[in-house]
Amino acid sequence: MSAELQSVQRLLEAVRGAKRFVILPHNDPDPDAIAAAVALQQLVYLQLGIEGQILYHGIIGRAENRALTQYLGNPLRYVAAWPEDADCVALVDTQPGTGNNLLPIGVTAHVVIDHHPRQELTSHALFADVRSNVGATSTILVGYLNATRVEMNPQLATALFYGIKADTLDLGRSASSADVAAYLTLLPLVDAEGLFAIEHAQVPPEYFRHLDAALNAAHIYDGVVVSYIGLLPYPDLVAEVADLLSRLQHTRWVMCIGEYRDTLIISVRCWQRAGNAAQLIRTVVGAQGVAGGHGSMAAGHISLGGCPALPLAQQLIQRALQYLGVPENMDGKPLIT
Ligand SMILES: [Mn+2]
Repeated sequence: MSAELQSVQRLLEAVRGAKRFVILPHNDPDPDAIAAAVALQQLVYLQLGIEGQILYHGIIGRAENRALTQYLGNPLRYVAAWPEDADCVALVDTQPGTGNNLLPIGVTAHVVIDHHPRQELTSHALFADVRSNVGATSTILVGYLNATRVEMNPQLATALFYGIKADTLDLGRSASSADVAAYLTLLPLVDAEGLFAIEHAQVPPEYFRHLDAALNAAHIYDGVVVSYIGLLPYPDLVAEVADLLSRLQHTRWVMCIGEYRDTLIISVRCWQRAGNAAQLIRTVVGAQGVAGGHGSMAAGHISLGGCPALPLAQQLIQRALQYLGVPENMDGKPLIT
């Protein structure tokens, strides 16, 4: 039996007999989390006949992510609080204790499938498959589906393909050979028109207003671009803007900050091979909030508790500039004059 198939067997053992099986992607789920959750739901249903329910917390705001869930027939249900009646829970694209999912501390996850750095609490799970060398959780699920010879419908294949594409920036960043292999097995199954519609989803006019504000707020300090966007329509916007700003010539680092529902949201991009975005954001956020990510991209948030966002955002920007060795007396150059 292949190692992959053994993993699936152990995974199914952890879910077998569940009365209320809940699949939990991270808050504000992204394409990788959404696709991996749907893949796990289908795998468990086909193998055990158990209907898992995918619950999410936060918001699916980015136009592409909304288009993806719509394309999949809206398989995710919003919950404001942890469902107490769940007797089996699977975390996907997240882990216990990361602060970016609803699982209460003290409740053990039965299943954990993720590609972020391993967390201590993950060792309590009945089944854990954490591969921090892999670029997307979707890649791990593709391995499971292939090992069990579960036939993928074009919707699921397209979602998983997009999940890998989005997390690895078209295989260009943090992609392993496993991601490339999964990408290639999915390619012939992909609904190209469906994928195009997701990736080019249309956006409301506010999107451009927020983009305008973000670009006008952007300042450059010797290859380090920072932007405080202010109030966000949805938390993912900081990541979108960070991606856009990282295309600016000679940019090494980008940090974007915004406010969403009494929370400061931070996104970091690093355009240097040796740079460590996760380390930067952990240093900047410290014990004030939650932060994590990879070498090239990272995110974090700090609860404001009613305090104004701007002074804290300025503090974080100062800390980041100091960490990156930008001289204290250097004035930022506005991106747009
Ligand atoms: Mn992911």
